[in-house]
Amino acid sequence: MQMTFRWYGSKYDTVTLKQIRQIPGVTGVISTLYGTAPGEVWETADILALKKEIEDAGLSLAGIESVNIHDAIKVGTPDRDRYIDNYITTLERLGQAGIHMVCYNFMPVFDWTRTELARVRPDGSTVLAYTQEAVDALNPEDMFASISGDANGAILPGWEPERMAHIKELFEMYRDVDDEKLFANLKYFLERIMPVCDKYDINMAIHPDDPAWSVFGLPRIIINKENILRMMKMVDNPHNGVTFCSGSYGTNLENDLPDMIRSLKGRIHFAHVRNLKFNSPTDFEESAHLSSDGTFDMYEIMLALYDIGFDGPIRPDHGRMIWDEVAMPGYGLYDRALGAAYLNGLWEAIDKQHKKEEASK
Ligand code: CS2
Ligand code: MN
Repeated sequence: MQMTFRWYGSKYDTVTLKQIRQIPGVTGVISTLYGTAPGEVWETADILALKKEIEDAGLSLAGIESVNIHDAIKVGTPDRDRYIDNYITTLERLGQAGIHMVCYNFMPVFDWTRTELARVRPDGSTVLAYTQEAVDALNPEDMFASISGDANGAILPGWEPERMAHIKELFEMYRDVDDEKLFANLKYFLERIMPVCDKYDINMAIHPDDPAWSVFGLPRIIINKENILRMMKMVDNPHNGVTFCSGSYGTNLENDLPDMIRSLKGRIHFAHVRNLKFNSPTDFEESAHLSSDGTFDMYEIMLALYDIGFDGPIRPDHGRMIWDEVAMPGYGLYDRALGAAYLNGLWEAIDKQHKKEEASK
């Protein structure tokens, strides 16, 4: 595996490449052209400039998170082919620039949904949190208004004000889209992009829906083992793979994370590893990465990745806000750096143990 760190670009991120370079064991950056809108073709010059900036800082551009999918593709409107053509052109340009991993998601309307962006924990840190009660009590517009005030001035991915201004139309677009239709639209999209992925060896890594169930009545399909295996089978190409995000699949306590990882051998192209602490099955918060701070056994998650021979980029995911840092919620420097160091520590221990066992055989 390659330990990486998500970075939104010098125009948008409070974290610098120099800081990332100083996190022990982090050698790669996962980035995006954050200023582009879903459906737009990415300019080669912008891709190369991003890559150069990262390489000049002594790091590698290990993949893109995300090239977002236009709602026309997810809904399957008559103009979807135009947007898929644009997507293919972007992939082609990324491939030509030597980028081989692209993360995306297929969530209708929103990216991840949290009901609080700064819940205060007993140690004074703040974290992103979710309660089903709050979602049930709010409509999406109210929720956007209530959380945007806590975003520390940042634009949250998937919650861009321009999109939220059209939220009613967006919901209207999805009126007739159920899970089956969404699956069919995903299949159509994947079948069209696979040739360019084959040509440039681009691993597509779908990010799970977060939380892993329907919110506000919208369909959600990338939520559990059964659905993800269905997706792997429906377009059975190794370039059709997943981002294994423990914090997103883990929102549903019925998901057995190490078992899911093992069942996806060869198809996990990117890993997001973080912990959650459940206060009840419908109330969770994004704790520190350490097993003892949350609900998941992080050792077992890393062991499963090790056992399947995972060799792609991995990154700590959302972190707490600590040490008075002011940053995009979930994406500060300090707690994610602690997360990276911790995950590297687990990996080193697993690797050494494994080699010792092999040597003594
Ligand atoms: C999130 C998402 O869990 C996560 O990593 O922050 O915004 C994620 O980047 C997208 O869903 C991937 O397309
Ligand atoms: Mn994630």
